[in-house]
Amino acid sequence: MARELKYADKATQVMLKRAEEQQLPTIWDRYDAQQPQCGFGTLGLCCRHCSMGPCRIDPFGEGPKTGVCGATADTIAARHLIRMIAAGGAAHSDHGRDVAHTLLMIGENPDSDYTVKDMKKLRAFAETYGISSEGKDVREFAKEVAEEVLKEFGQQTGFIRMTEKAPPARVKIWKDFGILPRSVDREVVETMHRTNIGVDADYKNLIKQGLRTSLADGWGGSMIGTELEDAIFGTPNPIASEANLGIMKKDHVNLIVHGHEPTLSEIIAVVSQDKDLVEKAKARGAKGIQLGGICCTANEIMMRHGIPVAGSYMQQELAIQTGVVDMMVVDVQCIWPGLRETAQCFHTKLVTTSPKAKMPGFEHIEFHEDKAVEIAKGIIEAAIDNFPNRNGSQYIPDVKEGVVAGFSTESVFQFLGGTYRSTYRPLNDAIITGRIRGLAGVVGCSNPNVDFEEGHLTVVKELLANDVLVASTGCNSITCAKHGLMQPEAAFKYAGKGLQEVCRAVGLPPVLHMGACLDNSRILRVLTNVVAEGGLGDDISDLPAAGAAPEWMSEKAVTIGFYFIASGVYTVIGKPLPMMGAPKLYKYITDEIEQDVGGKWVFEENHVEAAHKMLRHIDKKRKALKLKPMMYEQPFKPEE
Ligand code: SF4
Ligand code: MSK
Repeated sequence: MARELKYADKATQVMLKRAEEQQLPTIWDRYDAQQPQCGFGTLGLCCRHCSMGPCRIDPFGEGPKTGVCGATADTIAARHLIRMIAAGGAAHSDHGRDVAHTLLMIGENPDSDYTVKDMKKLRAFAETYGISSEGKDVREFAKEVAEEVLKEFGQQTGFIRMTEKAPPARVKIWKDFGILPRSVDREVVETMHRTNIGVDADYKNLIKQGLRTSLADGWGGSMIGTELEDAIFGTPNPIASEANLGIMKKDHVNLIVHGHEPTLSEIIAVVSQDKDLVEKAKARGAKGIQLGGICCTANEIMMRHGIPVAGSYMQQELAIQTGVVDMMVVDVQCIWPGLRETAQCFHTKLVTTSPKAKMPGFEHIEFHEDKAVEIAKGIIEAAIDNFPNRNGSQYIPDVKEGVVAGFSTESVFQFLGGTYRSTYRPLNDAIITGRIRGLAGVVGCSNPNVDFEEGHLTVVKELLANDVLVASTGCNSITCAKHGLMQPEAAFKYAGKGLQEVCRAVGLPPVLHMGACLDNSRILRVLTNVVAEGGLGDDISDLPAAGAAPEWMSEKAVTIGFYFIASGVYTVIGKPLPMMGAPKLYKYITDEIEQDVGGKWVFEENHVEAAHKMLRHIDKKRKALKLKPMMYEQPFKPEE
């Protein structure tokens, strides 16, 4: 079906049109084929947790108001929602656990292809666990830290130590409300237990456990993953790169890495320019090897190596449809099994590498970290061997954009304060004096259920115009990169005068690329550092700050949203969570929950209004903090 994308980048528009002309399958077709989607599922009113069901609640007519067991709409929707939290948190946190295993291997295997690149970061991380590096060699130290972290994933009592990095006032809220997470595994398992037939039926009690599970991810599994990736692969620093399908080269072997875990792609990034491999590519008729990324694996290797991004989540099959992708190698998460159908029309080799993610029609080359270089080289060689097999039409849209990526919690710190005085003071002062109105995290996926990129771009541009500094992760980062919002010059085009002045003074883009979706933990740390710097309240919930995921799709996004809310952040999404048929639950998570944790959900499908809601919240917090009026006039003036 012909579909017009009004907001998407030009490369996507052109490729989608070609796909329609050539009758190539796309995610948009598969989405259309599913219409109309199940109304009960959309409203969160179906349950198949036992075989007395499946049950569904009739929200409007004379049909049943409870399931066979008597579960109400609120119970059913709350159970489903927190299972989503458990699933999303499990994905991120299992990624974090894998990174801890890599650290353990560094400690145990003297021939490991990995090393600790940022000892300072590992030392700082280890301190949280009461481990000192004194008198230990790197391997001994790495092993001790990894063992302690891995133990924590499954501990039965106590609490996740990284939670202590939050502002003390926030930790107190978690303790008093009873949601300080004990461990990743314990919270996920307990969530699955409570949502069984005949266990927890109290929607508030269910959400409380959901909040605790989300925190186990945000301040646990995800944060551990980010910290340890920085320690092993290096803490990112601002780095120039490019984004969009135009980064691929017709006369090169194009190897695309896709997924989330960077352990393999890091090695591929390092060895892909190996002299022997480049010579081999030349012998096969190519001029060299071009590496590119899709989804969050792309974010990971762009922010550490400057490897360009080929596209975001919605562009994975469009990349293959260029006809020049010699191999797409995937790890875990956000990979469509439907890629097989597209790849069958071209010569592209699809390769899975994780035993956790095999897909029909994909070749499987299992990745083992103890043979990382050997396996990475084998994968690149297979991509080279496939170069002469190009068969279909080849077309690379000449569309790409420059980007400055790689802002970590630490590098924002240095940028703002300068090399000699690393501090968040200039940022806090800019907010206090009214140059910057506030801070926003705009993150997350894209989804065929909205006009691709409309949500991300509208929300981000509206915030910038109103002097809000934006931190971005995941596929929002890729959208912002493709549309030129992640260059320092973008401030002059899109930002209000106050934000422009700040960006000019320190050389920052107005939208900061802070990494993959795992790295939302970096945004939590930035907010914590702003609180610690002083003058803006005692807790994250005091800050003039808000979050958004305008085009969310994954269960991981639900977990992220909940851990931001549990951390005190006002969080706006476009399409509502699947629970609109549960009135009491809706009232709780969009209103009353603020009394418990300081943050709440907001659903707003009009993206301009979504940004305005964030601005109203930011202004409310500015008023409560008695901050100065804004220095310059801004387009959005909330009604009094
Ligand atoms: Fe139906 Fe209750 Fe079983 Fe769910 S748990 S399927 S609502 S009987
Ligand atoms: S890749 S989880 S579509 S952000 Fe992280 Fe993008 Fe969402 Fe996947």
